[in-house]
Amino acid sequence: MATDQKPEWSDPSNPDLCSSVVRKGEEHEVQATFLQKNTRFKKRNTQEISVEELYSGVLNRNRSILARAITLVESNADHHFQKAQELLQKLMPSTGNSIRIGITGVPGAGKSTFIEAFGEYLCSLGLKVAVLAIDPSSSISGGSILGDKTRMEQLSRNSRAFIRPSPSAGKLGGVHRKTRESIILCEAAGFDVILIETVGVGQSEVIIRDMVDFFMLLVLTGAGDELQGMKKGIMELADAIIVHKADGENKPKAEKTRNDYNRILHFLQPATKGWMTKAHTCSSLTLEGISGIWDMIQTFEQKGKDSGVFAERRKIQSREWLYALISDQLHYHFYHHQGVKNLLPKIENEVIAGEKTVASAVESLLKRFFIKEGNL
Ligand SMILES: Nc1nc2c(ncn2[C@@H]2O[C@H](COP(=O)(O)OP(=O)(O)OP(=O)(O)O)[C@@H](O)[C@H]2O)c(=O)[nH]1
Ligand SMILES: [Mg+2]
Repeated sequence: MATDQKPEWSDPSNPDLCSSVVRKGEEHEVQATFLQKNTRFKKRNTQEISVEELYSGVLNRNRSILARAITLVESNADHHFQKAQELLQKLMPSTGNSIRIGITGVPGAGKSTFIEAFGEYLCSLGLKVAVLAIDPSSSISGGSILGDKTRMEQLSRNSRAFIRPSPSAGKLGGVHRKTRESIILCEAAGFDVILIETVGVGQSEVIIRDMVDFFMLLVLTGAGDELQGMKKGIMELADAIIVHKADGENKPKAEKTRNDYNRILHFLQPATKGWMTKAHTCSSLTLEGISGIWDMIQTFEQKGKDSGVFAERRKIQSREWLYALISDQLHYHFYHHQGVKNLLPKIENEVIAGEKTVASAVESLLKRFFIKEGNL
């Protein structure tokens, strides 16, 4: 009988954190002979890779090592956390030189298709492009990981591009840290442009806005009154609104929608100081408008660098990252504290039954949290 094992990146001290298992294959003689004959099927390297190897591999833009480094920062295991931090610390001086672009929009807005067309265009200009996808819904829906991969097939074959499908945010947790650290790794690997795709479901836009230099919202054609219903908050996060799929019969409608957006944008607070957010049309099928979007982003970058707004935003983002990480870590340690885990169900029942006030329940839990686990 084959035994199931936890994957390489799971935490051996805390096996319940990871629900996946790696199923060991049945060891038939026939299969063994088949594998021996087929040299194409090499034994997978499951050996731990050293920080030094990861460091030089990332700097040399070795794509498979970059992928392993991202897997390391995505891991929840404590021993991987230390190793990832050591690697990031070493790579720090080689980071910060890319333009980070966030792309959001409702499911089906054409984000992946746009990234493929836009990414191909950037590669044709000689730029190196990394694509990261964040899918906050993947733990619920099973994710569009596979879809994204197949849709970006052409770009993934381009030697100037690197595509990383989304981690399962809900399962792995700490998506902020993992995405930011993945950006750092891609920058250290020398990618000039980092594109980050996220499905627009409300909160994810705010998270991404805090990680990128330029943020764009992909929308589809719609009547003016539909625009009124659109959340003002989301439009105020964007540095550009792209009315997508402006091709064929849809083109005149897209142009009208663009004008409608521009009228509304006129009254809104721009997302970036000194920059007027505007609506544009584009098609990822005909490629019309794609080069104009890159020209606009370059103007944005130049203006922001001249005025200092670009550097200022990155500083603010680093500070916000610090506080986000403090919250993440406190949250993690609190809920993983054995004493808290033991006490929480009882306290929860007492609160529900009205026997204990919420404030005193929290106080009891915090008192328990500050007792060292060894003393429990
Ligand atoms: N006509 C037209 N169709 C497009 C264009 N871009 C994408 N599509 C189509 O729109 C559909 C959705 O495209 P995707 O790129 O998968 O959309 P998405 O926003 O990444 O979707 P999710 O990842 O599921 O949120 C696909 O059937 C595409 O072929 C375009 O520029 N013009
Ligand atoms: Mg997509």
